[in-house]
Amino acid sequence: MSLEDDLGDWRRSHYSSELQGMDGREVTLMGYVSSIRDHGNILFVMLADKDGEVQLVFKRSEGSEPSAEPGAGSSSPSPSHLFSRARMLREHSSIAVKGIARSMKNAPRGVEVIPREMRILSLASSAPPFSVYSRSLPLDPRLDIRAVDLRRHYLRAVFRVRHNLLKAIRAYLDERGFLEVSTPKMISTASEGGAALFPIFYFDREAFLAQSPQLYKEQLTLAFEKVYEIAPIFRAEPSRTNRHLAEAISVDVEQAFVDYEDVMRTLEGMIAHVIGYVKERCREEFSMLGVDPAIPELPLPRYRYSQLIDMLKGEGLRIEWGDDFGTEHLKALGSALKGYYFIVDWPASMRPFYTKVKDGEGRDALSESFDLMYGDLEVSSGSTRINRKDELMARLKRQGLKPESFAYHLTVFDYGMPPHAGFGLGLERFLMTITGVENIRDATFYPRDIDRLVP
Ligand code: AMO
Repeated sequence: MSLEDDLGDWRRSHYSSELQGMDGREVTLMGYVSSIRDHGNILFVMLADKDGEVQLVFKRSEGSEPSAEPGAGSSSPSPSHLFSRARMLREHSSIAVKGIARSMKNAPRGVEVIPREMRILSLASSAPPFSVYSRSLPLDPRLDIRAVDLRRHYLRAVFRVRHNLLKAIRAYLDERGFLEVSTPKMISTASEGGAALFPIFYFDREAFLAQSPQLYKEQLTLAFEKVYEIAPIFRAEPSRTNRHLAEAISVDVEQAFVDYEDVMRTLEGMIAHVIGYVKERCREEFSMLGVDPAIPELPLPRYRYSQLIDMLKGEGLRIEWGDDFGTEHLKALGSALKGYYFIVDWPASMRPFYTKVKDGEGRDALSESFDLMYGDLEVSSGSTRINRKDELMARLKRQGLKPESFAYHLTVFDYGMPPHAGFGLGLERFLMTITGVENIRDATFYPRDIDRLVP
């Protein structure tokens, strides 16, 4: 006879979060076994559901298990039978219990449940190499069974914060009249010069996975003025760092009739709003994570690129105007500049072709562009865009790109492309800054990197 039962007609009556004030009432709970403490004649089983945990107390001498409907699995009226079945449980098994709620000061949320009947819905056949209560563990064994890893309380807190973060971002942008859009992820040409593309077969042609929605979000300002997209971006990043993924989620924002100063204000306002929102909504999660994110004071500090080059040179680091910040430079910036800050006015030669040139010419030209940093971590970048066709064509050529490949995009500029500006914010990196997660792989459900394509 199988040890396992069917769900049958049982349905949950309460989540673990809904048991306060239920003293003496019968409840039906469902979830998985997060821990077991065996004291001989008494067994404490922690049942975890999506909201938290509740303690089940099985006593050899207590409880009953009236007969179940046919096909619903094994059960017996005897208390000792219920107790002996409870002893078969292993951590992670999925179960359902009907029982009586009882106030208990020392139990989580002050309530425990004395089961009367139990259905073992899925008995775990192997024990994972980690406990759901552990915080930091080696990554690879966890990622191999990521769905189970995500049962860890630490990660569940991270992803509940992520959920609220997304809600707050959408609310902030919706309130300001931005339209949520979706753009193709299979594309014919690159939009971000520096980042490598993933080639794919597109019927009989070569195509690529989108590095960003850049050109489409710009085009959509023509009709909608204010747009945003929250979607994956694909970067063939050969690097193994704690901040790069091959597939990340980007919050892309684009607006007509504004410049980079305006969108920096939108971005910093969004950062402050979102942190305020999640702080309020995710108190339990932050206490589990052991962090208390601060709402940044606005406006955020703004440093010119050239100012930071001088600062780094002053510290004796080797870097020249026109170089990108390498690991050691970022480290130095991170120890000097805490929290969120902007780096503005990057050399035009360092930014993608669609970036508007601010002033200067040739190698010395500056662009109307910014990066939002958090210490040494780049969280977002953005700019005013070029909205004139001839200028865009000239910049494409200057960066060694073929205007013909962008014909589909350039043609839109014949129809009154408004001045526009925008930014892309890396969702996982933003989540790292709020939760204190140190490896970006733990800020996404199923990380993709150079070494990992499964699960
Ligand atoms: P950029 O290439 O700087 O700009 O990307 C914007 C933001 O996306 C995040 N990001 C990444 N996160 C994890 N892994 C990666 N490999 C990765 N690459 C980028 C970062 C980064 O700041 N089109 C422009 C944005 C714009 O100007 O609107 C763009 O893609 O947080």
